[in-house]
Amino acid sequence: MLVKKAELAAVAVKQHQYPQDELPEVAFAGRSNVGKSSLLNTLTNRKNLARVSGTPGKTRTINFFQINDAFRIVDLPGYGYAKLSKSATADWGNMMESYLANRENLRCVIQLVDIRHQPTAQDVQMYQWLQHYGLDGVVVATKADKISRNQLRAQMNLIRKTLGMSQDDIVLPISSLKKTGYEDLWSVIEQIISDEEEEEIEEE
Ligand SMILES: Nc1nc2c(ncn2[C@@H]2O[C@H](COP(=O)(O)OP(=O)(O)O)[C@@H](O)[C@H]2O)c(=O)[nH]1
Ligand SMILES: [Mg+2]
Repeated sequence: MLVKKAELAAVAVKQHQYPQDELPEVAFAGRSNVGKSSLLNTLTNRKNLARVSGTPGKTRTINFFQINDAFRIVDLPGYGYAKLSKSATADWGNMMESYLANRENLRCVIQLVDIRHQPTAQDVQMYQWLQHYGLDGVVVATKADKISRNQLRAQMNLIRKTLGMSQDDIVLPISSLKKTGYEDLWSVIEQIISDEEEEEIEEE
């Protein structure tokens, strides 16, 4: 993917703040600190498009990044930040629910998990939520530079098994630090968006 243009199109908490057009969207979900912002910067080859944070739990908004004026990558608020109050956790749930359940632009949610660890109970819950909405099937295992080649296969299997993924579902190891694996994710994103164009042609 040649990214000619990448810009923050909207920052939203409520639905009326979402962009009001029909561009397709692919969203990123994952724990705070899993590497969502870093991956966005890697994909778009921009240093600071999405802010990278050493302090987890800060992004409490849905951020819409528009690419080449053709589609958007949507950075969903992270979960699993222990210090959140009950009301902040409820706000998070409502924000996610109204986006996942109602957003017609949304084609697929790419879930990020840390390649070093077994997915947490919250990761599993998130994945099941995506399955419920039919938005599942692509997982990125982040921080792939932190494990050896030997460990890779075992960790990939552990992720698949823990999340209950099926054979056709995709897990891609990516390192934003070493800039590896992201081309494969672009191929998947391009496929998701072009599938839709084909469907539209068939409908005509
Ligand atoms: N080693 C390594 N560190 C990473 C990678 N991606 C992100 N990080 C680090 O993980 C921390 C959280 O990253 P960030 O992108 O802000 O995560 P977010 O909260 O999911 O948006 C930062 O300190 C990043 O530098 C990676 O591929 N490799
Ligand atoms: Mg972030």
